[in-house]
Amino acid sequence: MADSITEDAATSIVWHSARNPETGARWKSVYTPDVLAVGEGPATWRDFFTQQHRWACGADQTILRHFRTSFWKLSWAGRAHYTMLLAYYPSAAISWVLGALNLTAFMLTGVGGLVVTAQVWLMLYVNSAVLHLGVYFWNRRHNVSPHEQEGSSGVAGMAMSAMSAPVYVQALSQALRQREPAFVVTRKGAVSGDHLGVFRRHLAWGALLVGVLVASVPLGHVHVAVSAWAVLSAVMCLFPVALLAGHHLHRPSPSGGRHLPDRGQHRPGTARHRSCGRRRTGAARGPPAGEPPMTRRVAGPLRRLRNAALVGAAVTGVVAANGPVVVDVADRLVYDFERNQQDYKQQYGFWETVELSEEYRLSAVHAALLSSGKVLLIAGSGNNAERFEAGTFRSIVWDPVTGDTKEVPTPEDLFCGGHAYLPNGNLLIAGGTRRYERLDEQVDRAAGVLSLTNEHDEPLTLPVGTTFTNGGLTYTSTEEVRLPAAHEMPDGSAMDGVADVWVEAEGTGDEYVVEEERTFGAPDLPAEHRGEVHVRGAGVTKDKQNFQGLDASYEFDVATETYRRTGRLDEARWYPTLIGLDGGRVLAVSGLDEYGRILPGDNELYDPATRTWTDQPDLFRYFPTFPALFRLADGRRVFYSGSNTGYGPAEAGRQPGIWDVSDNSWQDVHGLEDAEYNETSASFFLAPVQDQRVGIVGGGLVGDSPESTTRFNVVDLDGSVAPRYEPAPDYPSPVRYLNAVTLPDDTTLLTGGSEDYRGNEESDLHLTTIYDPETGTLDEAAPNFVGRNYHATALLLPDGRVMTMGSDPLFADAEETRTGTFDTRIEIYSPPYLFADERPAITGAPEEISRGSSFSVDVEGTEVAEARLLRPSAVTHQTDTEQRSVALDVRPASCPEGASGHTTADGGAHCPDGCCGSGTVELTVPEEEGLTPSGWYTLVVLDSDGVPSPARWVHVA
Ligand SMILES: [Cu+2]
Repeated sequence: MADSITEDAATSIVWHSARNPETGARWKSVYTPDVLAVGEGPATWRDFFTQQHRWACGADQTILRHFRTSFWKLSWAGRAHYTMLLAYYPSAAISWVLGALNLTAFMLTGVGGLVVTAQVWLMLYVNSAVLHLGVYFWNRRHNVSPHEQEGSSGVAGMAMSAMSAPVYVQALSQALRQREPAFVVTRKGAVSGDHLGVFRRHLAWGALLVGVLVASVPLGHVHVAVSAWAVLSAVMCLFPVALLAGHHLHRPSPSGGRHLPDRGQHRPGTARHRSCGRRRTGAARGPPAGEPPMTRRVAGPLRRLRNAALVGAAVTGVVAANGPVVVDVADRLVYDFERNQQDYKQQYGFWETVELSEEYRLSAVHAALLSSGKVLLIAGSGNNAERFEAGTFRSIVWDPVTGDTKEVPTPEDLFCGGHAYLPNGNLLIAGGTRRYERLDEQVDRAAGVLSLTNEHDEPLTLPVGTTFTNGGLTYTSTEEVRLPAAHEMPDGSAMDGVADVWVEAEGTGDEYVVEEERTFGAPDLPAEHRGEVHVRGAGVTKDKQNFQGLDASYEFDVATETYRRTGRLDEARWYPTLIGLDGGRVLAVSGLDEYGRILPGDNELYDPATRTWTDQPDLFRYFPTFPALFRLADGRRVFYSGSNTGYGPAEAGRQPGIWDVSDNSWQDVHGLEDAEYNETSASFFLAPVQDQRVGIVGGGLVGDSPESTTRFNVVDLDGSVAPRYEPAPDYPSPVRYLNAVTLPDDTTLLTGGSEDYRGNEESDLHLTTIYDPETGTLDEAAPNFVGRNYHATALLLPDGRVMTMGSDPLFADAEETRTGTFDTRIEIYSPPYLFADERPAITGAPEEISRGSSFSVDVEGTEVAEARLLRPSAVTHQTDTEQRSVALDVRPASCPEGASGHTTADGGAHCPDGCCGSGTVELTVPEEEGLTPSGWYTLVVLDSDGVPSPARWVHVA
């Protein structure tokens, strides 16, 4: 007999793991249905819990002490049997504790564990429950329980076992701490009274569960399933207490005891014979007097019907729970097989997901294809306030061919700047984030901007913490500010020095709010400035505080892969658009200033020669943030499609039009459908750019509206005096944040986006289409796997593939309970032309070409029908002022001058007889600087089927 408080279990293990020393055979135990003695079960909760506690302790102890050594000596069947048997108590305890831990963690902090879909959860749960019940009922076949009522299912017993979880937890904890519980013989019959103390463990757990359940409401971590789980657990804890209370109320008994319901009591997972065995007394045989002789139950027709129904229900449940998941998996396997077939790829293309190694993953808000063939991904702080506070600003350079990745030291927070290419191939990046927004609930005190005027002839620097007063209330500056001296203008007039300063109220009260223009006192001023510095303010409020812009400006040097400082912007800008003009100058438009106010129309120019920015008061024009601007063929006009992302009132600057930057004149462009849905829409030049047509697709209402549109309109800006938007085929789904990438074959790939604001309600679109401007049709392509909503970008790679990245959902689930995370996966699309049987290839081309002149290109493979120069993308927030495809004149070298058969840029004949051919072809770049601004391009040639070659980098001087 082993030393244990559940001597039967411990003994039987020792015994089953031993062998008969004489024969070497294992000992066997034999089941006999004869009742040798009858035992009584506990009749009060107190006794029941005492018994459960002892059994649990015994099982835990047995595992810790005997099982490890005995396990290997057992037969295979013995191992399985005892593992299942002994695992019950500790596993019930562990799952109870883990469950409570999970609930508490989520309801207090919102932290979730592994997330599976409801369907998968249901499948796992049903399978586990059916297995559990299956084993249970299978074992019950051997049940000998003369006191169990005929037909009892044992459900009451199971419920009571479940209610004992807090007892099992205590037992496991004691066993682990090697506390020796006293051997308490379970008292039988109603001999010990129940009182509230019996339920102390239950009450403690119940209090915890109810507590976190209540706390989850103000904390905002309410989830239907989690709450239901918590309620169920609390009910399990409190039900026996309630039963007792109810009993006291209605049937007071002198002993305070209460008979438990018949529960077919036995240890779960084991057949009753163990209990019988335990109570076997001496050599008594046969049933005690008055007991019916024990025989195996013979199933009657009703019982058989019931069993059949139970089995049927279980099978139905398993099929119903597993079916959809199995079908889903099968569907995916079939689709995966299908999409890997050559003919599928040739028709729809092919997607593959690329995961950067962990150290390089970043929130790619900005993406640009460099003339080295590598991709620059800029996150800056990546829309993460913690990273901003920590000064963690990131960029990487990734090689899409070799996969090599390099971290680029990023000097300032370039998150939400704008970018444009310079003629030398360097990327100019200007603007960024000076401070993150503060939402209403984060604003506890009035704050805003004060305007300072200096009439003194000396400048003045006011340190952080300078105080200003208004109506006896104090405000403090949060930044150092340099106030220039008053000075004389060339015409002799006096000009005061002016500067702005951000202040915060000393107290949190509403009395600090100043909405109308007021004069503020400045008690900290040095004596010589007193009376000569004036402070006024009108907008010190407790409103939400926008992101604040930065005046950063850098050239990203492609050769050294480093940021090179340039002169600062004249205005701080957050969400500006940069667009290249003639001579490599770059115009910066719109943005939020250093105090988060949208710029009223201050635009400025970058001169690549001096590397400085200059304010352009003559080009004063207002746009919402990130306006989509397209430089037109004449070089002086810029088309504003109406697309924009981010900020600005709904009623200002939303009208599409043509802006002449030579004289700041403006011409409205009308006809746009769903014109109030322009925010986060996509717009792009239809290829080739010579057509001067721009398309606009999708978009949402201003702000965080869930509404978006299927609208697809195209405007032809060439020739007409009053160009108008005309309808193109509707997009298959309402969409915002759609990514538009123009392919070398003149089609435009439209991919990703979401229907709702930032992918809310799981509205990411797994939908990719290809628009053909020649036929005006939208064709479905292979769907993208990764959802791409806010802060997503896409660009064309030199080899003809399309790279997509970024996505910044507000929430991680449809119920909007968990905060979303930035998607760092890259997904790459190979368009159908990459699966063509044959592709042309450029074997020789000059690196330097110029506008209006011809150059020769050696081509291998098939005949050349067309050629394109593709300007590499520099894209963020659906805004890309660079992307354009320029058609080149093609003349096969073998084709005599003046012959009818050469392909022209304006879509002339496709390679008529005799005039196409591999070998050497002569290509001509259009003359207009507005069509082909200086800089680096990828050059491709296409065969008569429209299959493009891999690209060659060429520089247009
Ligand atoms: Cu943004």
